[in-house]
Amino acid sequence: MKVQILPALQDNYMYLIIDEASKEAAIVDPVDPDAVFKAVHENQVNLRKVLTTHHHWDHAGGNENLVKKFQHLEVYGGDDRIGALNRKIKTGDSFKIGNLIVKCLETPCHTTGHICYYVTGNEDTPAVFTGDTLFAGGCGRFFEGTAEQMHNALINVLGTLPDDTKVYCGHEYTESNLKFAQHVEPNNEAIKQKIQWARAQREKKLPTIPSTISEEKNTNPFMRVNEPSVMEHARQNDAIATMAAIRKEKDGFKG
Ligand code: GBP
Ligand code: ZN
Repeated sequence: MKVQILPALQDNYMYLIIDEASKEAAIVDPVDPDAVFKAVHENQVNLRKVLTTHHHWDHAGGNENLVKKFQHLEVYGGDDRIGALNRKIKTGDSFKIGNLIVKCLETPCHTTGHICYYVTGNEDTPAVFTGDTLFAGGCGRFFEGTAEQMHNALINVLGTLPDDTKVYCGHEYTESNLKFAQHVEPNNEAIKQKIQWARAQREKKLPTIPSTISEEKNTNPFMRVNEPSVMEHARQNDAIATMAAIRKEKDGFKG
């Protein structure tokens, strides 16, 4: 499996997923159809599928124009508000990109119909495309859901994927997320080191993506709501109340 990272707008990412054996490809959140068109031709692949994480315009806003450029595209998603949707999916559904297997995971909270896509291939390290549910070092705002739902998404769904799963998220927010993470856990060494690394990447204009599930378990306060250090910071004694408290704090946090 090859994943090409395509930056879009201010800080969004689109991802071109390629099964190298069959040259079949899918695109995640193609908000900028022209850039997708260019990447598809440069890679000489057959674009067959669109994987939409959620209906927000900076993720789904390119779908209608993309289906005009490429015929017979299958457009996947979990929300009727997604443009050009023709494959409505739910948890447990799966489909293929050539030889790769894509498993759909419902993670409602940022939006009600949010889907993460878990992709595996024969000899490959697995990958998960997390949209605005899980970011490197953070999570999406709770626009249409609750702390209990985000806890379920991060701890029970994404948190039970293999530790080495590569995490491809919807935005480049890593530096600002890790500033908040450090505020929550000032003594966390993994956060300190990742801040240095993220800063160096961004100075070189390189992405901080992909992360991995294990890196997130070590640095992301929203995946660490069961850790005593995070609970103490939030002055709570259960994981869901901790999730609610740190999300509320981050909503008003100025680096
Ligand atoms: C930052 O730079 O770290 N504070 C952010 C940027 C996702 S985009 C602004 C922001 O709030 N971004 C959203 C988010 O969830 N951030 C996580 C956080 O702040 O911790 N969006 O574009 C956002 O989802 C959108 C589009 C929102 C349509 C609502 C509608 Br309707
Ligand atoms: Zn969003």
